[in-house]
Amino acid sequence: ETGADAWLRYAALDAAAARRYVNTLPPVVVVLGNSPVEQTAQRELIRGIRGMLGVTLRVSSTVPAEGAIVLGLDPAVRKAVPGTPAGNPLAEDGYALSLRTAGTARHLSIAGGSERGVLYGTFALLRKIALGEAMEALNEHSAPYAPVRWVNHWDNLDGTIERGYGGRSIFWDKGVVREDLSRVSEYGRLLASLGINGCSINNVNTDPRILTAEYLPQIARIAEAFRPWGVRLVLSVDFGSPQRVGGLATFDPLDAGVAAWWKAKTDELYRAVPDLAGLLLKADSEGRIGPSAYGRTHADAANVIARALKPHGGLFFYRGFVYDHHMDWRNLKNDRARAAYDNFNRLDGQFDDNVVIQIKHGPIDFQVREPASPLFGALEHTNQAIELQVTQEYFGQARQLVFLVPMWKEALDFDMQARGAGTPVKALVAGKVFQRPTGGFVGVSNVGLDANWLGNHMSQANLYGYGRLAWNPDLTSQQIAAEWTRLTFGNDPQVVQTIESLQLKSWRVFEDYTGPLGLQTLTDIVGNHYGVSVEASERNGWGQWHRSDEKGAGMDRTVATGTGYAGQYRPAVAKRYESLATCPDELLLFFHHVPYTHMLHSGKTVIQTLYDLHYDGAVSVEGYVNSWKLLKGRVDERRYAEVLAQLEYHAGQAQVWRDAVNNWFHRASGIADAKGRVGHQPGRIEAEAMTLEGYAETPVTPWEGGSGGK
Ligand code: BDP
Repeated sequence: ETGADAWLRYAALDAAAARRYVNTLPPVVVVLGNSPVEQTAQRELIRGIRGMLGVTLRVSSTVPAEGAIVLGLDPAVRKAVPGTPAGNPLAEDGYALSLRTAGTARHLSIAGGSERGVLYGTFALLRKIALGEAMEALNEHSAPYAPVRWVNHWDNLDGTIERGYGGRSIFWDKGVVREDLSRVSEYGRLLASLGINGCSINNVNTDPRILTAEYLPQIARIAEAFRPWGVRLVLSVDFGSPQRVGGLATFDPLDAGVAAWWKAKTDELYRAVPDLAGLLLKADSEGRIGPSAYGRTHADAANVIARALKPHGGLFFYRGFVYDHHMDWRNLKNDRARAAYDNFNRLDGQFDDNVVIQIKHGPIDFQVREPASPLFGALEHTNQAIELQVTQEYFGQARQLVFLVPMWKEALDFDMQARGAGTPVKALVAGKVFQRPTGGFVGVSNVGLDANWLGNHMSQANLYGYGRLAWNPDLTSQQIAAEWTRLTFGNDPQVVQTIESLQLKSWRVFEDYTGPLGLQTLTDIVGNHYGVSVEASERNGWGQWHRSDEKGAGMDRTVATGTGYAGQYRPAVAKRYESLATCPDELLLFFHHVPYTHMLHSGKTVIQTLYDLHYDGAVSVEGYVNSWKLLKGRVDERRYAEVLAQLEYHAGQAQVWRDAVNNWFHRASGIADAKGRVGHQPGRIEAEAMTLEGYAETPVTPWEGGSGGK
């Protein structure tokens, strides 16, 4: 298997299970509406049933007396299926599945609160069958947790993808939209199966040409490929567009000509793509221009574009990822973590109702462990969405196995105490706490043309998990891992148990051998964000620091003696992080600077914990290889071999990280490892110890990047 079908393989069930479903399900399908999305639902149902049960549903235009699987909008289904009890209307995009028997007739209805709901209900039914769930007493209602369930792509018009690890763009090639968009429709299918309803197709570091007339018909083709799957198009825009492509003298958001330009441009976009979901902007960040060029606020900037979108029902997403990337790392008061809150909190109440502030889940940038961004708890009069990164930029870039759902769950479930206890981030972003008109979830997904989409079979679990959480953030990590594994690799209990357990522990293991205790990902943050580099994770202008030196480690972000970041949380949360006594070990060095001999709540010193976790982490990854090998013959050969190769590489990488980080902290602290391991680098063969033909020894920079500095 190539992995192209991801979790929608519809592999044949074993004969007994298939027979059970064939006996329960009506053999006829009727679709009541003729919208493209409902037609898609019918085709998908036929495809899934044929794949899993080996039977082809008969298509009928009317509901036969002996019963049928009936698909349609809620009111239409109630009318068509005899005896359907009246109930509350379904939520938009929600669905209801039910099986009803009357005499010899049997009706299975898939009713949607919208056309999308019909499609989502169909996928839900197929998922149940693939998972072997009982159908006899089927009666289920499901509604999405939030209206916004989008993905973003950081694809460049030349076909490369910023932070993409699964091949070239499925949308773009050599400056134009690809001729063949079949991969885009397949992707639309994957997204729809999760209930994702919006997708941006170009990098937030935007090429302004996207808004020129030449691109409109091309963009319209992508919208067309997505439309049958209920996925609406989103574009990233450049804030300088009125000047750069519009030829105006200014892009000042308060200039009447600029406002008129955005309005005319937006009208033109909607003529080409009438169901455009909205626009997205990264401004005043990492070299992107923004309102600061004219001394205007982010609200001025957001509202001018939002007002142009408003008559079309479009949303405007303004990224909260705004910070100064030219900070002096020697200034102990400089703190990038403060930036989102400092920039946006004071503007709360000034954004129009169709503006959404898109906030990364932590205050820095997708690091291995960050507290949830305090901005979620601060905005009361502004729509917000949480941005989660599906593409594994700081997480081994699809070469290492890291299942991100447990990390996202911690952020989503974190109680911001925004109105006393009981206001988790998920409820805040969905607009449930302060009764906002919209909000929700955005995943940076960055799939590519690789057969398996993400460059690694196991990484698909992150896309799946993101989508499932966006629909229902109350699902547990374990439920999601189990579902994904069974849909992707089948129901063999040993396979399920092994893969589920690898996935579930993988984030913590990754944290252990990279940057535990709140140190973050100790990588070259100006470069590729992949390999270990403790030096470069500190001495840079981009503000991702941890302040480790000879005396101790950690960044003092307290109000009392540090940058004051802890004070951006509501008092109850701020108090917990402010105090060494109550700050959790896993975030200690994110909030406090302590000596290496500081005793953790666990009863162990910081330095010994760093050493131990790095050894434990590397041992765990070696264990991945061993458990995977036991699946030989139980997983199809191609995927077995590809995952094995990746895990073996991963095990080596974990050792490289282990030794580099431990050597660095050993040299910095001058404190020996109580177990005497540091410096010995078990499992590795030094090139310096080999006979070198055609190679020479040389010192490397940073020194910890080479074992023994060479
Ligand atoms: C960082 C990425 C960079 C993105 C930026 C963003 O390294 O490529 O442009 O985030 O989110 O994590 O805008």
